[in-house]
Amino acid sequence: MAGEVKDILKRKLTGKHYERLIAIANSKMHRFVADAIELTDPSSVYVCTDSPDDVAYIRALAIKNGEEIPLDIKGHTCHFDGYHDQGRDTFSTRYLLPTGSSLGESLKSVEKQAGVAEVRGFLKNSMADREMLICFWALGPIGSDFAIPCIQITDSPYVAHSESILYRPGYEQFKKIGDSPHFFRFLHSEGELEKFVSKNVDKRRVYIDLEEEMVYSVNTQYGGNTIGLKKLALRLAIQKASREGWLAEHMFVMGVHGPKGRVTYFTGAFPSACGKTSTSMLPGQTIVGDDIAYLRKKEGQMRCANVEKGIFGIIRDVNSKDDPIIYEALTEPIEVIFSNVLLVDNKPHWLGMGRELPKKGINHSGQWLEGTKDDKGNEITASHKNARYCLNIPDLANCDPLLDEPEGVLVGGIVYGGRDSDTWVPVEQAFNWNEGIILKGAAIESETTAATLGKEGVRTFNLMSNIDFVSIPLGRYVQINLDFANGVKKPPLVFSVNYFLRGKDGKYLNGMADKLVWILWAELRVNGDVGVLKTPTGFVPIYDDLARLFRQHLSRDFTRDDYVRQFTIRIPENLAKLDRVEKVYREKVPDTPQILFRTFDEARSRLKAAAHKHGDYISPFDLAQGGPFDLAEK
Ligand code: OXD
Ligand code: MN
Repeated sequence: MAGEVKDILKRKLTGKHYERLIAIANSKMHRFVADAIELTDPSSVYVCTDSPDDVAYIRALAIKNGEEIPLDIKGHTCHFDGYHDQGRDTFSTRYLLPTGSSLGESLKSVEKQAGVAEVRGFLKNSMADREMLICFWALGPIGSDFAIPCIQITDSPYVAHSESILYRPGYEQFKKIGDSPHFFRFLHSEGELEKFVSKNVDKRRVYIDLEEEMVYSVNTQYGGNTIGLKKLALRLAIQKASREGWLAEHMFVMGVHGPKGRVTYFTGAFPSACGKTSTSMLPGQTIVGDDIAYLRKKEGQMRCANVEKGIFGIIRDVNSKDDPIIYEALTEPIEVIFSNVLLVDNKPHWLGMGRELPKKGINHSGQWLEGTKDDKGNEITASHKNARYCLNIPDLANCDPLLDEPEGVLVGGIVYGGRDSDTWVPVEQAFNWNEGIILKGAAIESETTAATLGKEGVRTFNLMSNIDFVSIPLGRYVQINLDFANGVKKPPLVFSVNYFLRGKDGKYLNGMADKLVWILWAELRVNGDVGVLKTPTGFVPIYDDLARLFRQHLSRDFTRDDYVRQFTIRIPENLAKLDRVEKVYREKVPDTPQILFRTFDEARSRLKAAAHKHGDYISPFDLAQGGPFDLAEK
């Protein structure tokens, strides 16, 4: 270790912690820690190992410093973020890029030298009255090709506590990498606090240095901005994956349980707050992960692993009827961190929990009374729409046995979806891989939600549901996805789903439980058990198969009218969507692969030809008459 680095570490780290740090013989890591100490000037430094005692220390510290409040049920705590710090800050999250380089106009950046100086200015002495926590975690199953070692430095025990739930321990793993420079680094400080929350949110910055594989985050506590291994690491991983030939995606991973004990694994990409968690927790199925997956090719197979081992889920409309498994987990004595819910007598309450909410309590705005308005005149909801819970997947009864499998799971199907009120049918299979990537994944549009700061309900283009995190030029990202099936013996089938379709009266056409049928149908398709109906947009289910699945799994009739309302092909809406999305590619994505435009043109021609024959709104029964049933596709 260089003399200067050693001196800094020796000065700040007391015996045990110094020993723990140097037990990892990694000079780049030592330099990173020494620099962070010099910059933030903590009053003390705590180096965490993988031991349960260290996790217990972090948890106790979060309670002691007021960042978490213990709740009635054993293992439960509650954290509040500041009123203006309740979602991912997509404006102040930027790539640090050297002068003259660009990732395309869709990816926000800041000139590197100026950006580093700015964020380091905000971090200067930010830990002067606090303990610095140094934590080591792994992204992906330990000991696997998927795994990436990470170091997180933070002054927030809430952040470290959340990571202990969400990620696999990494201290012992880090020892094994020797002096390798290949690991991700995260430096976070909450900045100045007022009533336990970050005070200077106007100086909130999340700056990502792709070359250095490192992220700075300051003046914020909200998990999406601070938990380095979550969305900040995803950006680093997308760049790394693009160099190394694998994929890092905003995807759930689940085991879908078909007939006779068969399990087929699916991944699914939907934008934040559009049903990834509730899909991966569907009754009767098993969860591998709900948010971020790495996909790799191994011996001609496409395999994937959950990067995490916990869930940082949205707690809204989680009730015993719509999300029974999550609801049950949240009322059991397992380890859970709630954030930004309503607290009354140390009990959490949230929007849509299936009971009347109390009229007063403590929430993200402080003491709250029903009807209170904020400084912009908006009514403050009892709990925030982006309130969260954080728990360990192995604590769930539906945890998939392959969660930690080093080889990952075989991907049978991929599902893309978004918040779309008027275009896509509830479930549909793409004609092939390329059509799936282009007309499903690369064509996602979704209405914005409370998971990001800013206006809700605005229809926006969201490439593969990953637009907020893509860190390479968008056209290249599409091409990499297209190429990913090369050399795969049996590429996964690609599907779209739409849980948010509405009728003419504006009412949702589906209940929350219906998604179980769409996913089970897709599982039958992957295994060649059901036929399909060919439409201009893709393959849709045959009525009788859905009617049977609804009866069998939801004990409900699915009528022919339901089928027609939900599976009518809406030609004008589909054409308008293609035009809107194509405009984005033409205007903002100069490196768009030409195949995307060709595939859009083909889709347009199919839609127009069908409209010519059947009109603008085509009932699937009209297409069924005289074929072409694609039973041969089985
Ligand atoms: C998340 C998000 O927290 O995407 O998963 O915002
Ligand atoms: Mn997410």
